[in-house]
Formats: sequence, structure tokens, C-alpha cells
Amino acid sequence: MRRAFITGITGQDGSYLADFLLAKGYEVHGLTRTESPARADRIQHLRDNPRLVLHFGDLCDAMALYRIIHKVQPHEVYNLAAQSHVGLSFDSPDHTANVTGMGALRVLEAITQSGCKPRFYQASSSEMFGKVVEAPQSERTPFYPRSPYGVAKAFGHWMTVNYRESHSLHASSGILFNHESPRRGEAFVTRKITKAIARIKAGMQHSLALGNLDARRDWGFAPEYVEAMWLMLQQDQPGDYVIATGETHSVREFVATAFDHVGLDWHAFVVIDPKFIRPTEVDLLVGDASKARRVLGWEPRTRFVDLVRLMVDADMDALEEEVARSQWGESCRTEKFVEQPQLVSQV
Ligand code: NAP
Ligand code: F7E
Repeated sequence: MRRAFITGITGQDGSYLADFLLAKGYEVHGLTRTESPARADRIQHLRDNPRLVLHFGDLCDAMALYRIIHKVQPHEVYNLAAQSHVGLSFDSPDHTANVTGMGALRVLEAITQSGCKPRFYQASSSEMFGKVVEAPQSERTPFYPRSPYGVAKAFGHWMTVNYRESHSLHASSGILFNHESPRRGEAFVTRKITKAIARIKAGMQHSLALGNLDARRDWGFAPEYVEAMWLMLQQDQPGDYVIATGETHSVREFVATAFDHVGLDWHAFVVIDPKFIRPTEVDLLVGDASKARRVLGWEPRTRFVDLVRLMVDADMDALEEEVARSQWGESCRTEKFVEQPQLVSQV
């Protein structure tokens, strides 16, 4: 049975990658920094799967990484863990460099010290292109990161290239452009918008504060992007790959499409709050994924409008369920029924 080790398994991509690899028959090992599996809500649905094993650790703890990799002897390692919020990286540059940059090096070093030779995937980012020198951006476009996060990712990227060349490691780097889903963190702009729309429709929120609406991003659908990660590790030769849709849209277009989907005019709800404007911005991202198409046979399937709609619909459904659950809990309490919290088994 093939074994994979995923750092960041509790995040958006890690949880989709775990779904994908388990469906392919892998034994999946994941790094988690929470001792309580109940808090890892994105992988709750996998908690009874006997082929999922969680290991307690942190990307800042080199010894723990070494011990886990040495014990698991994985065939594939996916380094997805990171402090991944660009805005936050301006307030926490040291922490971001330590986790997002040095963390990648610690995983690479743990692999080489452990004596096993797994194939390695590094979650690189279009944020490395930053103040772009050309459009669209490809594997050949020079980096010009614009945030501590982008700089940390560029470090992790070049470390991956270096371990590929100096240790003959099958190490690949996916330069992924923005990808979203109903599991996207709520502090990222797409999910912040779609969640707010659900609450506005339900009368629970009356406005939405955002920052720069002019920034343009190349937004794809996360479950499709984790397939590309896996495909990179199935190639005879390691390499770097841009993964993107090739379409670019502004934050304003995302807002308008999302509000329009539920029949609301966004102008009546969106306010600009300078606290969400970054000291330096990445104005335009649009990727050229022709290498991935040619070598991996990978293509994006979900287009912008469908992505926006599916995220809005998912947040509307989730809120409806939450409201129904809380009403059910309320009626149980009135009947003096004491609900036991469900015990979550160790995953
Ligand atoms: P995410 O949802 O923010 O998940 C980040 C993961 O990293 C979580 O599992 C988090 O664990 C974990 N983590 C954070 N700090 C850690 C630490 N010190 N030690 C161990 N684990 C730690 O990110 P994502 O959207 O899935 O993205 C996955 C990776 O791809 C990240 O490296 C991100 O930078 C990169 N990336 C993302 C995109 C995108 O558009 N989504 C594009 C390009 C690259 P907790 O659950 O405990 O917080
Ligand atoms: O911002 C603007 C903001 O935080 C997108 C991460 O996954 O993708 C992500 O980084 C744009 C920016 O994503 C708000 O200024 C406006 O221009 O959703 P975001 P990001 O910064 O592009 C890359 C590829 C990664 O690698 C990262 O890990 O939206 N924006 N108003 C806002 N952004 C946020 N978060 N909140 C706002 O209120």
C-alpha cells in the first residue's frame, strides 16, 4: 500500500488531498498541531477511516518532523502547511518566515536525514510573482514577491529546487494560483464574501467591509488543484509547474457575481475599510498552465462564474443547516432534554 505524509492536512488543500489519496487506496499520514481531532473540522468526515493516521507536530519542530518521517517511511510527502494569509504576514513576518519558509527546509532536511527517499511536493504560490514582470505568468517568469509570505514561499521554492539538484531528490514545486472552495478559510476574500452573503440573506448581517476591490486574481477550484499535486509526483522526472485557469477577474467582479447570484445589489452592502488594504499589493495574477496541460494532462474544469455560485450556494446551505440545528437544540432544551456532545474517536 502506498503511504503519503501530508503537512497541513487540516487546511483546505490538505483535506481535499486526503480525500483524493484515500480514494486512490493510499494510507494517509497527516501532521496536526491540535491535540483535539474535534477541532480539525475539515477532516471530521474521515475520522473513522482506518487508513488515516494523524501525527502531532509542528513545522517549527525539526525533531518531530524527522521522527514522523523516519517512522512512517512515506512514498510521497506533500508539504502544504504554512501561515498562508498574505495580509497577516505583514503583521507577523518573523512567524511567517519561520513556518512558511523555514518549515519547507525542515521537511526537506527531515527527509534527507531519515534515509528514505520519498517523492516531495512543495506548495509554492503565485504570490512569488508579486509585482509581475509579465502576463500571463509561467514557470519562466522571474519572481518579485510583495509580502513576507511571498518572500517565504520563494525561499521554500528555491530550497526545493536545491534539494532536487544537490540531493537528487524527486522534489517538485507546484506554483499554484488562487484556488477556492467551500472549505476555504474564512479570512480569505472569496469565502469572506460568500459567507457574508449567506448571513445578509438571512438578515444576520447588514454590511460587508472589504479592502482593495481592484486586485485581479486567477481563481480556480481547489479539489481540481490537488489532483495536479499528485500528478506531479507520478512523473518520472520532478519539476516546477504553474497551476492556474488562465482567466483573471477583479475582487469587484467576484463581489458583483456573488451578490447577483442571490438577487442583491452589492453596492447597498459593501463598504471599504482601509484596515483590509495591504502595505504592498499584488495587482494582477493570471497564470499560463500550458506546461501542466502538456506534461501532466491537467486542465481546470470549473470556471469563474460556476466557482462563485457553488461557494455562495454552499454557504447558504451551511447557514440554513446551522440555524435548523440551533432551533432543534433550543426545542430540546425546552423539553429538558440534555444532549450529550458526540464523542469523537481518535483519528
Ligand atoms: P490553509 O487552509 O491556510 O491551511 C494551512 C495548513 O497549515 C493548516 O492545516 C494549518 O493547520 C497548517 N499550519 C499552519 N501553521 C502550521 C505550523 N506551524 N505547523 C504545522 N502546520 C501548520 O491553506 P491552503 O489554502 O490549504 O493552502 C495549502 C498550501 O498551499 C499552503 O502552503 C499555502 O500557502 C499554499 N497555497 C495556497 C493557495 C490557495 O489559493 N489556497 C495558492 C498557492 C499556494 P491548523 O489547521 O492547525 O491551522
Ligand atoms: O486576497 C483583496 C486582497 O486574502 C485576494 C492565499 O491562499 O492566494 C491567497 O492569497 C485579494 C487581495 O488571497 C479583502 O488585497 C480585498 O488582493 O483572498 P486573499 P491572496 O492574498 O491572493 C495565494 C495564491 C496564496 O498563496 C495565499 O496563501 O483580495 N482583498 N478585500 C481582500 N483580501 C482579504 N483577505 N480580505 C479582504 O477583506
